[in-house]
Amino acid sequence: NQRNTSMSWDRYYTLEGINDWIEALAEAYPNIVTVLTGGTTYEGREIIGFKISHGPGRKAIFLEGGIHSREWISPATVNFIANELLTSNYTETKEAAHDFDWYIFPVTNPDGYVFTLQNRMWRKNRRPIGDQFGVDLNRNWNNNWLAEGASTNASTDIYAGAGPFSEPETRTLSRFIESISDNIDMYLSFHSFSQLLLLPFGNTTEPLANYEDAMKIGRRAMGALSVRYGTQYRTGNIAEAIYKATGGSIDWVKERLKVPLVYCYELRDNGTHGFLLPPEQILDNNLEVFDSILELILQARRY
Ligand code: ING
Ligand code: ZN
Repeated sequence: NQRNTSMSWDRYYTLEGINDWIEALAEAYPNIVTVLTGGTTYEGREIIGFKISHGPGRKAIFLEGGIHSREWISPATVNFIANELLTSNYTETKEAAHDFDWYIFPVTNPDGYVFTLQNRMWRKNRRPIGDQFGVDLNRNWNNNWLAEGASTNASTDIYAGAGPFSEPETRTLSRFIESISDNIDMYLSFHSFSQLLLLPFGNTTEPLANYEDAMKIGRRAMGALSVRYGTQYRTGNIAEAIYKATGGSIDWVKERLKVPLVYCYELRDNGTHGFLLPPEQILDNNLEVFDSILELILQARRY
C-alpha cells in the first residue's frame, strides 16, 4: 500500500492532495522526512508541514507558502523546492539538502486554501466577523501591527484582525517558528504576483538592518533566476518595491527573531493572468525560482 510520492507540475493540488503527498514522503524517506504540525486554523485544521533533515547540528532554512489562499502558485513552488531537495541527482542540490535542515510549510492558510475551490479569489483566513469573513494573515503578525497598509474593516482584504496574533494560524505558527528560531539562517515567504523579491521592512523605505547585504544577495539571486527564461524580478524592501504594509510575517521574523536573511517572493506573473497563473506555467516558474534558491543558499553559506 505504497502512497504516491510523485507530484506533477502541470496542475494545482488540493489541500488533501498536498497533505497526502507529505504523508507519502514521510513513509518513503523515514530517516529524512518528519511530518510537523505548525499549528491550528480557525476551522480546526492542522497547519501541516515537514522537516527535511540529514542529521543533527545543521542550520535551518524555513519555507512559508500559501498564507494567501488565492496565490496558488505559492504552495506549488514550495512543493517543487522540497521535491528537488529529496530527488535531485544534481550535486549542488544534494549538498543544499544535506547541509541544512529544511522546515517546509506549503499551506499556512489551509482554511482559505480549501475555500478557494468555492471562491477562487479568497485571500484571508475564514474567521467570521459579524456578517463578514476573514483576517489577512499577512497583516496579523506582531510587529508594527496596523501601522501601514492594513485595515480595521473586516470587509476589506487587508483586515489586520482584532489585535496582533489574534488569529490561531499566525499565533500558533509564530510560536513554532520561535521555537526553532536560533537555528534559522534564512526565511523565505512565497506570494504572488508581480515578480519581485521583497525584503523587510514594510513601514519605511529606510535601509534598515542588513539592507545593503540583503539587497546585494537578493539581486544576485534574481540574476540567477533570469538566466533560464529571461524572467525579470525586481529586488527591494516591501515599502519601496510594492507598497507600505505592516504586520507581515517577514518583518516579524526579521525584527523579533533576528533571522539573518529574510525574503518574500512575489512570483509570476506581471499581471497578465495575475493570481490565475495558468498551470502550463507552473513548471517554468518553479525551475527558475529553484535556480535562484541555489544562489541564495550559496550566499547564505558565506553570510
Ligand atoms: N503581497 C504582499 C501582501 O501581503 C507583502 C506584500 C509582503 C506585504 C510582505 C507585507 C509583507 O500584501 C501579496 N501579493 O500578497
Ligand atoms: Zn500574498
